[in-house]
Parts: sequence; C-alpha cells; structure tokens
Amino acid sequence: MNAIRTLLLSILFIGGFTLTDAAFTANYDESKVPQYTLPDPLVCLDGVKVTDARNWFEKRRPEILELFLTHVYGRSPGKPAEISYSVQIDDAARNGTAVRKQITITPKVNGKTIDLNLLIYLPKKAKGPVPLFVGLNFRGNHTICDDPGIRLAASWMPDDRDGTSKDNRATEKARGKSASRWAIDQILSRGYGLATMYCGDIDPDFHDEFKNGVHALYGTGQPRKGDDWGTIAAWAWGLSRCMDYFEKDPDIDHNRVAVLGHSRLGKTSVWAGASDPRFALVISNDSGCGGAALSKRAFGETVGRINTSFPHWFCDNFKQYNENEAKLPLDQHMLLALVAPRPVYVASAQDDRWADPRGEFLSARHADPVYRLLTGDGLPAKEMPDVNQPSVGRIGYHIRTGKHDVTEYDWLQYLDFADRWLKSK
Ligand code: GTR
Repeated sequence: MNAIRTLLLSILFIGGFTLTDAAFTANYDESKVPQYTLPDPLVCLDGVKVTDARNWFEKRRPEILELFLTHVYGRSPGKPAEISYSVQIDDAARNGTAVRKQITITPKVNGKTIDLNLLIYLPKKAKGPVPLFVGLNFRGNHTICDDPGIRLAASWMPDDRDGTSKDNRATEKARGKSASRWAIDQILSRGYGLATMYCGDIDPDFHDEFKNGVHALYGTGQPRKGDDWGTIAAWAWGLSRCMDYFEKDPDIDHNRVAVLGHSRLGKTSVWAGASDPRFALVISNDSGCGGAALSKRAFGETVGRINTSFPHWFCDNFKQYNENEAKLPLDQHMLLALVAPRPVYVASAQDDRWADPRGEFLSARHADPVYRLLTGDGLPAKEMPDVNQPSVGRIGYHIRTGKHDVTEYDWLQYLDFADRWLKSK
C-alpha cells in the first residue's frame, strides 16, 4: 500500500515538476542567442545624436530614466515629508576597533509608519567623515557578522526561497551566517564604513499584491497601474532612505557613498544608483537579469522566467516583454549609462551562467560610449577579459572563478575601485 502511495506521489511530483520545467528551458548556448539590436544610448527618441554633456543631461538621460520607470521598475514615491530617526551607538564594537550605530528610520506616510533598521560600522581610527559602502542584506543585519550587539531583525524572514512561510522570524541561530559575504575587517581597515539594512524591513520578498512593507504606506485601494513600483523599486527606495540618514550624520561623508548589492539586491543597487544621483559609486555583484545583464540576449534567466518566478519584483509593464525581449525599447546597458559619469563596477562569476556573465560584460561595454563622451574614460576591455583579470577604468568589470556569491575577491576589487575613485574626491 505504502509503496503504491509513494509511487503515486512521485508520479504527481514528477508530473508537477515536468510541467513547470517544460514551460522554460534556459539557453546556455551562445550560438542560440537571438539576433538583437541594442538601442544606442546616445541617440534620442527623435533620432538626434547626443554629442555633448548638456544634451545628455537635459535630453537623453531623462528619456532613458523615463523608459526604465515606465517599462521595468515602476515609479517610486520619493522622500516622505515625515521621517524620524532613533540612533543607538556603541563606540567600542569589534574589540574597540569600530563604532557601531543602529538606526531605526521611521517614515510616516498617510498616518502609517514602517521601521527600517540600518546597521553601520565605522572605523574607530577615522579622523573625519568617512566614505562608506551601503548594501541591503538578504536575511537580517544580524547575519552579516557574529557581533552579539546587532539587534535581531524583527520583520518577516524567509526560510525558503519562495516565501511560503509567511510567519517565519529571525532566530539567534542565524547570527553571522552570511559573514563570508561582508569583508568587514578589510573594509574598516582601509578606512571605509559599512552600512546595511535587511531588504525584508522595506518589503518582504514574496508576492502579496503589495499589501505589506512600504507599499502598504502608500496603498490607495485603487487597482495598480502598469508602472506602479514593484519590490526592487521599493528596496531601492529604502537605500535612498539610508542616504537621507547619511546626509545627517557628521561621521559619514555622504558625498562618497558606494552602493552595492548581490543578485536581486544587485539589481536593486544598480537601480538605486541610477535613480538617486546622491550615490557616488555603484556596484553590481552578479545581478543578472533585470540588473546588469542584457535582456535581449535571453541567455540563462530571461524576462519571462523572472516575471513568472518573482511577479512582484518589477512593474507590471515589464511583463509585456515575457518571451518578447526584442520589443523592449531599452536594454540594461542604458541602466548602467544612467549612472554616468559616476564610476560603476560590474562583477560576474564564471559558474553563474544563470546571470549571463557575457551579458553583464556587454552591458558594461555598451555603456562605455556614454562614459567616454562625459569623462573621456570608460571600460578599458573591448573583449571579455579572462577570469580573475579585472578591467578597470571609470567602468570596472571582472569575472572571477567560482559560483554565484559575494567573495573576498569581489570585495578586494571594490575596495581598490573605491580607493581609485572616492579616496581622491
Ligand atoms: C534567483 C533569481 C535571480 C537572482 C537570484 C538571487 O532565483 O532567478 O534573478 O536574483 O535568485 O537573488 O539570489
């Protein structure tokens, strides 16, 4: 009897699996990448070619920004008029080498509030305001190192990748679990601060029709529009709220803030940097589809796949391009171009084919003409560099050995990049 039940269940399971699988098979074959044409980032919608900085900033850049707001990420509401900050400081953290600040940022909108918890480490030896890296984390501030003083995240916590456990909360067991992704000692010893916030404080990463997280503060009760903000835009909005705080803290040089993120949070860091010019430097770590990778290549994860797996990440208009990338009036090289003239770094990993390393490189490559026009500098490499051979100008790119992750190797490149562009500022 049991054997029959097991057989039946496995047929059902395999059946279910085959169904979802049959709907999508990732292409990993370069010869099967469709023929595509990328929009020229320097040619305006009316066909006029941009030949100077003025035309870029007054005409073409606003056009491109508008395309991303309308077709990809959706429109965010901007800075709320009312925000309060509650700051807790420990100036003897990490064996007396660092100052730890924990700030609760509380925006109030339509009488409703949300608590966003920002964790900051600053080097104790700093003589003045320090430059800093900021990035969201996947599972709570308490996961980035084993410091027992970090408050456990209080908001919803995923214990699986699809958000089916909606009541899960953080536990002590998770303290320090993502430490390998945050090179805190190197960051502090090289004179930078590090700031992070749990993405789930801003918007929990599951689809609930935008009822929870920051979307709830702005809910109108009206049906959503095609260009209403999704979760990635909400997370980027949260990064901008971190920047509001940096502007108030005299220990931080808010003109030298680098924003970075990994994977879905890399898509977020690039959108935050593109849409909020207060970020002085922008880093994409393995951000893939909807981040640094070109969508029109449809290599690895595609627009259709990402919108099906994560219907809440982008705005609804983006779904028009499911299996229809050729119709996109933009591509992700134009997202990187929005960051110009500020330095941008794109990192890939060799085994991360799902994120399309070549597509990430090509995005950086095709953003280069905008950087050249504005600064005379861009991405030195014309062809994709070998593994572990970064190519660095005002645009930086590397592909390292290994899998989808943030490693010390990645951080060392980001620190060198920041030294090059932020230290001299
Ligand atoms: C995957 C998703 C990717 C990437 C990744 C992550 O499931 O398909 O786009 O964002 O998750 O964030 O780890």
